[in-house]
Amino acid sequence: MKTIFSGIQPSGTVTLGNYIGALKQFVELQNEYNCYFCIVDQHAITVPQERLELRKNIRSLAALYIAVGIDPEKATLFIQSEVPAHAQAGWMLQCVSYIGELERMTQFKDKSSGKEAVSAGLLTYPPLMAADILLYQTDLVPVGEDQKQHLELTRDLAERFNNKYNDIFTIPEVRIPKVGARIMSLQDPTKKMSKSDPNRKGFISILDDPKTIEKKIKSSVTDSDGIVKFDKENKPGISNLLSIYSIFENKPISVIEAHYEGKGYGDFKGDLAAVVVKNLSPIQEKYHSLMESDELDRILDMGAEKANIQANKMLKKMENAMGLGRKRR
Ligand code: ATP
Ligand code: LTN
Repeated sequence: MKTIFSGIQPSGTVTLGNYIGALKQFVELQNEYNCYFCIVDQHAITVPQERLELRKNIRSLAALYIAVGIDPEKATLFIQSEVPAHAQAGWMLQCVSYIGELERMTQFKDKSSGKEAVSAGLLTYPPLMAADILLYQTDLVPVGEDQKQHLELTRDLAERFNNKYNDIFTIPEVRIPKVGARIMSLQDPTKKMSKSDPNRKGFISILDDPKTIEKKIKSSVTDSDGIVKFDKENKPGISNLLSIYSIFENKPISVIEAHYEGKGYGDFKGDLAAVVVKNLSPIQEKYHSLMESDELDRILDMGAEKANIQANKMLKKMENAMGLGRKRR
């Protein structure tokens, strides 16, 4: 069975973008692959986090993984900081990375631009992500479009390590969904929807209540020509909403366009809000019951135990390949 690894940062509440671009794929793939799904808290601290808020977000993300349909009996669900091999392997891979290639990462440029105090961790984030992936002999990494560049770097680092030290890493492939790989902000449809956007109106959180969802969709930025038609270039706002509709209702965009011919954005937005609410409400119900149970801790303990065993094996191979410490078998 082939292996999948993917991670989400507990840097806020999961958005519709994270759900469509990442989580939804995870659920579809868990039956065919040996899956590791990670709550990457060490990635989240590359930008300032409030400690209690971070704790809350970690737990909430764990519950959301389960609520969307990840089966902890099939997939391994764990918290990155509870598997120390990630940080250890991340350090080794930092030493294989070049500053120049890290500075070229768009996520680094986006998150550091205009900021005075930029953490060194923000720059060295991709080798930690590479460690996450490479520790598990991962074949496939399902992510949204924004992570493509980090995946290319991961492959480069793995190849570099294999050539320079010892051929120990599997070179992972990226898997990006055909539709919904880049859900855009509701307030600025040229920017991706992001859970850490300070403007809360830009994203729909998977836990938003029906009224909030309706308000956010109704006040989303569109154009003024009033025609429900997919045209990413000229009508990015409405095209984004059409993609969301199409994914949730499992209908081709052309069918939705035909249905709204002659109708205005008001009707379309109202119906879309109902569609989103309908799809999110079972997830929300499951989430709330999980947050009140102890089941979550049991699942995370079990996940960390499994992940530690696997990751430590690879870590030893890496240390041996690089000549760290004393030789062990
Ligand atoms: P942050 O705002 O803290 O950077 P984020 O919302 O961008 O967070 P991540 O935790 O970095 O989310 O990403 C988790 C997964 O969700 C990744 O696979 C990423 O590619 C995917 N993803 C993030 N935003 C979107 C989006 N707007 N559309 C589709 N997929 C997305
Ligand atoms: N960098 C990713 C989160 C992430 C990840 C990973 C995704 C960290 N480690 C490993 C896939 C595999 C992000 O910012 N979305």
